[in-house]
Amino acid sequence: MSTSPAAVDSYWMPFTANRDFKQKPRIIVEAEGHYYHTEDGRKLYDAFSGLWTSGLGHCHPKIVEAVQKQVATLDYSLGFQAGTDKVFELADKITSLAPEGYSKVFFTNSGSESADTSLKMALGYHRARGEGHRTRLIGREKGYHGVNFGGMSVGGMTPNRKAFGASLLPCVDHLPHTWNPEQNAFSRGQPEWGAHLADDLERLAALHDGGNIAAVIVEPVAGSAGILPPPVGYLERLREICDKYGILLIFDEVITAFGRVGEGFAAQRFEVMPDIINMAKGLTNGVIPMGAVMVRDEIYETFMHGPEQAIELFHGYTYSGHPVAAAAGIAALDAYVEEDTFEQSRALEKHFENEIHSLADHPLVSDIRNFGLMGGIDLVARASDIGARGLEVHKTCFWEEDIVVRNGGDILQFSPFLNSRPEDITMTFEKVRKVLDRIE
Ligand code: PXG
Repeated sequence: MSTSPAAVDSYWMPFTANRDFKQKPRIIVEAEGHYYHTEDGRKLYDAFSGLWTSGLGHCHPKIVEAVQKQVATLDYSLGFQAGTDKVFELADKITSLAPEGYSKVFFTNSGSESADTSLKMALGYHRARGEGHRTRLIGREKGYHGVNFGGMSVGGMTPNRKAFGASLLPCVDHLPHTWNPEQNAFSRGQPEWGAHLADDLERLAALHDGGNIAAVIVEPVAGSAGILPPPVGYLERLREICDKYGILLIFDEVITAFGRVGEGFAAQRFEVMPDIINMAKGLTNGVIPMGAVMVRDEIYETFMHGPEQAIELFHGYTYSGHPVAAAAGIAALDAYVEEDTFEQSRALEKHFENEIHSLADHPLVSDIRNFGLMGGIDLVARASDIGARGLEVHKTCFWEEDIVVRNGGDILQFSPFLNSRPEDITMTFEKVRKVLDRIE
């Protein structure tokens, strides 16, 4: 059976070429472990583990059971001035995976909400310390922090800025991105070149006065831009400059947290401790939408002043700490620990690196980058049709090779399962090569 174009007409799809999709809909109806099932009865290997979300595999039995039980026990409860048992337990589990010094977690429903929450926390923190003049926020070119106005403002994705630039937050600057194919093309892991790009923060501090800057937000490894690992020494340098001027450093770990780079958090992998860590995706293994923002103790304590009956942070979502999401989060975090998932992920890195770089000789490939279990392949764009080649690879993989490969324009992105079988990683890149060989 195949869904007809008419049957998909009512849905305005997110981040999708709607008209192209609706001519021949790609519909997934079931998932199991490392595979999706399509409505026409095929089994597709998922080379993107959901959307960076599902590192443990789909329909993990313990998460499924926890969700089923929770939804029948406590489906929803108000989370303002009252709390549900599960969400406190989840907050504890998150901090137990974190480095020392992060003891408080605020819940959101997505990475975009985590971005805006973290920016508001940074502004509120400075205000509470009597430095309300620190209003400037610094993001980075090619950064992605979701689609809400705060996250878009500090983000550096050109299409977002092209469409909505006139209405973004004022008082925002951007550091330069770290991708320079003349210096660091085909780098394996962290490129050697580029740490000096963090010094641009010194320039912005000189321009605005460092005392007016509230926070810098970066992805430790830029994901959506096509996987840009931080140059060696870059994050350390950012931390140093932030310390020098009293600027908060926010790591957006929506992709990198929970094993994607072989640790609970990228902060641990790079041994650079930010003040605020944003997360989502792997928090529930993608099963129920949930995000979170974790802060260093001092940030929380700074808010805890004034009359005790007063709300300290005027912020929250109806579904902050939703009990069913919290149950999924607890089960996912338990599974990460019980199954040694972060160690498994770390053990697969080298194999993944070798396999993705095996495509370096292909004439349609112009660059390849990887870190942890994150990888990007830049395709040479068709002169008059930017993004078309990438989409064609995705579609050909889906229909003809039974594999889901994600494309962001002409960049192919790979997010293998944290518990992948090595031979499936090999198979992924063999199939991508086959497809590249037969498309124009
Ligand atoms: N921050 C980061 C670092 C992200 O990667 C968000 C925030 C926003 O999360 P929500 O849950 O609001 O979507 C993200 C999301 C891709 C891709 O192809 C990545 C994301 C979203 C869509 C596509 O790499 N990441």
